[in-house]
Amino acid sequence: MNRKSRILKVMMPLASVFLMTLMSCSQEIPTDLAKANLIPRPVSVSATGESFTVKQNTGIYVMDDNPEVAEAAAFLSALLKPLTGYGIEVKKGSGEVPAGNIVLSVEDGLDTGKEGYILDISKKQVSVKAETPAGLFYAVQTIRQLLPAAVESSSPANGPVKIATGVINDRPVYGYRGSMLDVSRHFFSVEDVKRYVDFLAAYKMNVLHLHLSDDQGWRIEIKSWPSLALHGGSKEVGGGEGGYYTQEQYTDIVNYAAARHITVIPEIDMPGHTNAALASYAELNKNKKATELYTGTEVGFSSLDTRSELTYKFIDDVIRELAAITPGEYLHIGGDESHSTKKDDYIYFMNRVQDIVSAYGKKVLAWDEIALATVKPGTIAQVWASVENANLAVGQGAKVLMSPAKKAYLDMQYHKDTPLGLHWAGYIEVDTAYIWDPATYIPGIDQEDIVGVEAPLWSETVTNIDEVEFMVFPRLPGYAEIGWTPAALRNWDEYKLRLAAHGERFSAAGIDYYASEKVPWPATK
Ligand code: TNX
Repeated sequence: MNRKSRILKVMMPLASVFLMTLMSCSQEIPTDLAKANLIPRPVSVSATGESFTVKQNTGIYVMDDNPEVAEAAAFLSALLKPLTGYGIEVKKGSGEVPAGNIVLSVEDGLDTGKEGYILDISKKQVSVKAETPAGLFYAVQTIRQLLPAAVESSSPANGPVKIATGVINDRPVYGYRGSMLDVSRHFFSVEDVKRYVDFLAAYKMNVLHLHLSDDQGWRIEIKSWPSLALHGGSKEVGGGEGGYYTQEQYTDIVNYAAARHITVIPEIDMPGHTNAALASYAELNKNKKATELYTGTEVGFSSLDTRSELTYKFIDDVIRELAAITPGEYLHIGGDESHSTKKDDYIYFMNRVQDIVSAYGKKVLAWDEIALATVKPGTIAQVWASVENANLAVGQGAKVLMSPAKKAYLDMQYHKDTPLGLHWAGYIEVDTAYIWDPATYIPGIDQEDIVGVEAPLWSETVTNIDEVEFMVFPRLPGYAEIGWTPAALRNWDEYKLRLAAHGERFSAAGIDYYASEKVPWPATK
């Protein structure tokens, strides 16, 4: 062996130790749970400064026979398998579980509420406890954010993974944390909607409101009125080909969402925003002539004939079919911007339609204008524009859902040069979207009056899933946090650092996000 190769022989192992140290440094082995960039911010985090290692033989133990618990475990296993390259197994456990495993159990009396959880991570074990499977699912989403960003991509295996130790005790402030997707102005495929559901699930949101009908398109198959979807769903804004969901496809979306503890609330917007229906059936029009399909973006020009009995037969059929395929408690009946409906007719209509919905065992959600009518028991008013309507609704004893357009509209441009979006309610930068509190937004309307928060994405300008992602990210995590985290724990200057750390997660997930200058993204973006 000459001198050169002797030196190499000595140096090689040294160099590889050096390289490995460098690599592990760049992976930043987490030991401080308090520094984890969790969104929504949990109610309490206490760190113990060590780490749990997910190894080749780590298993996920399910302590109950409840299939929903097994589902949460399977979700975690599916995240860990590609990340570690190990076949992380879900096992049925009972009694003592050996060290080195992840344990999921549903228990009563934890005082964590319907959606809260306690996540206790030690060197030896990850213990996840909740009173419900939903709580376990949210704990799994927290664990997901404690894992390296690569968990969001389908990138290949890279060995053991460490999780910082400590205890997280967490529960949401509001029971309704949602987003609306307008599939009427532009149609989105089942696959796109599922991706949207994935976004909501990652941030512990629990409602997907689907805006299924509007002037430009009817997007759900109604078997007793087939032309609604076939004709009324055939176009979209701009004149392109539209589309609709068969009832089977809708059920597929509902089930996919339910497996992620997300309830689908379908909306049939009426009596205005009904041109697609009026174009599909001549008899629904006052003059008995079908309208033309509409591919523009004006609002307020269409109305059902509120004094025709056929209109209520039509609505009865639609609600009956929709109620039958919707397991959630609520159906949304729209009621916004009915500028071509006389006020008396509007009131008569909204009162009758609420009764139809309750005849099919469902409760009503409607835009805030419903407060002009009688808000029947159980009906929720979705506040988007009018403080007066919000007060009228609460005055009638109703609860409200907060979606103020100036703060919560995902279709508003970030700033004047944003290529997509509208700005009638203003520009909504990422900080503007975050800095507000539903419980103080309207004086006199308090937390007890509010079921939660919803951020709607209207799709006049949004034509495909990449554009959806650009409008939704990075604002959506902020809405999720507003719905989940107590206002006293929320602060933009602290939040923006956590949000910045999520940039690499968005990238790993292939999300085309808007890299706002308000957020201190790491140098790579
Ligand atoms: C108002 S918000 C509407 C929608 C539009 C949206 C655009 C509401 C209840 N009605 O019809 O799509 O503005 O931002």
